[in-house]
Parts: sequence; C-alpha cells; structure tokens
Amino acid sequence: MVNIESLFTYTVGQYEAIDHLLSMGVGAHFAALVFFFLTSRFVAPRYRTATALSCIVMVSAGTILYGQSGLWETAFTYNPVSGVYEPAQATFSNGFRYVNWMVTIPCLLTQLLIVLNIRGADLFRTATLLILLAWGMIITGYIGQLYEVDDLSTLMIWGAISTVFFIGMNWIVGTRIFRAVPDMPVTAASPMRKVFWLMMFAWTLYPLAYGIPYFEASATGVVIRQAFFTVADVSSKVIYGLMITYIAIQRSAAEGFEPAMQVTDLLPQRGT
Ligand code: RET
Repeated sequence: MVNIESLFTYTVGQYEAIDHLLSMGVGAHFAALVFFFLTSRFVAPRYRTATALSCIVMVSAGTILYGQSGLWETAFTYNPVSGVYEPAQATFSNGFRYVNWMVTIPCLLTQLLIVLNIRGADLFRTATLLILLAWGMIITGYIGQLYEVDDLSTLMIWGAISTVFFIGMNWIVGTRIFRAVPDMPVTAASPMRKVFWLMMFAWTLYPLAYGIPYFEASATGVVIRQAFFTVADVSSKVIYGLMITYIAIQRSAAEGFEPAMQVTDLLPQRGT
C-alpha cells in the first residue's frame, strides 16, 4: 500500500522542485496565518468566525505540509554514483493530506456559510450536510489512493464514488452562493461570485492529482502531482481565505461596523 512516489528515482532537478514546492506551501500558510490574525479586528463579530476559521486552516495545513516536506527529505537519498535521488528507509505518502482534509474542508465550508450570512438552524443543517458529503468524498478517496500502485481499476472506481460526493457538495455550494449574492452589498457580491469559480478551479486540481497514477505513472507525473497539490493548497486555503476575509470586511463596513482602529490609522496623518 504505497504511493507511486516511492517507485521512482528522481533527478536533482525533480527532487528539488518537489522539495521547494512543499516548503513554499509551508511558508505561504504560516505567513497568511499572521495576516488573518492581524486583520480579524477589522471584521465585525458577526463574521469574525470566518477569519478565525482561516487561522485554524493555516495552522492545520501548514503543519501537515511541514511534515510532508520533512518526509520527502527522509524518503529519498542522493546516490553520488548514479547522480539521482533513490528511495530510502521512510516511505513517502500522500495519505496524510487526505486525513488533514477531514479537518480543513469542514472549516472552509463553514467559513463560506458564515460570510453568506447563513445563520441558526439553516447554518447547522447546511453545514452538517456539506461536511458529511465532504467526509464521504475524502474517505472513499483515501481508500482509493491506497490502490494506486497495485490496482488502477480499484483506484478509478473509488475515485468515481468520491466524485459523486464531490458533485453533490459543489451543487449545494453553488446554489447557496448564487442565491445569496443578490442580497449582498455590491462590494461583496462580485468577490463572492469569484470565490465560487476559485473553488471550482482549485478543488478540481485534487481529483486530477489523484488520477496521476492512471495518466502518467512516472517521476515527471509525481512532479506534476505535487505541483497540482501546491497550487490547489495555496488557492483553496490561502487565496480563498483572503477573499473570504475581504468579503467579511466589506459586509462589516456596509453594516456600519466601526473597528476600534481604522486601517487608515496606520498611515501617517497629514500634519503630524
Ligand atoms: C479525491 C478523490 C478522487 C475524487 C475526488 C477527490 C476530491 C478531493 C478534493 C479535495 C479538496 C481538498 C481541499 C483541501 C483543503 O484543505 C478525494 C482526491 C473528487 C475536492 C479543499
């Protein structure tokens, strides 16, 4: 039960590309954590949980990526004779990511519902449904990826089952976003529509990464897969989180929220 990563040797360029992608992911998430922490004061209490959830996602994803980059470094060693990186004692696995999504995806979905101003029983019901669909998608995908080396048809069958959950989840997300947009202040409506398309783009990269063993089982395929994962991570969590916080700030301002300190207070004042 290994991932295809452990089957190949890597040129120095391929090995380093993946090492650098993973480290970049760590840096992006921890940098964004500081930003979300500092900007939460500009978000009205009504929407502030959305920004707090971004902080949780940054810590959770940043930590898992730190682990992935350490694992990559111990799973391969440089062989000076052949001039390539070869599998070493540790086994690289993408499975940690899937388990991490069990935590991060519910947070991402809930912060969306909060900035859509879905409240009370509706919030509880919609969040529960979305989280159950997400967990169904992740668990079936996790099982499938265990077969990616030994049995490609099993990989694809579990992938197809997982996709059914994925489509159901996207359907609900799309309907809720486009139903809420007409009632949002104009400054928030346009970024909200963009959030939907960002999600469609970023979230689809994950099933493409899952399918790599089927389409391109090689060291190049592995580089492509890790690149897909990194672009997907930064888009679906960091950029998404920035847009969610931006929407939350716009909604707060439109509802008359006055932060204890204005962003402009940070700028030098005329005459001082
Ligand atoms: C799997 C299995 C193959 C089919 C599908 C999948 C979808 C994965 C998705 C993951 C999203 C992850 C996010 C993580 C944030 O931290 C499980 C790869 C459809 C959509 C947003």
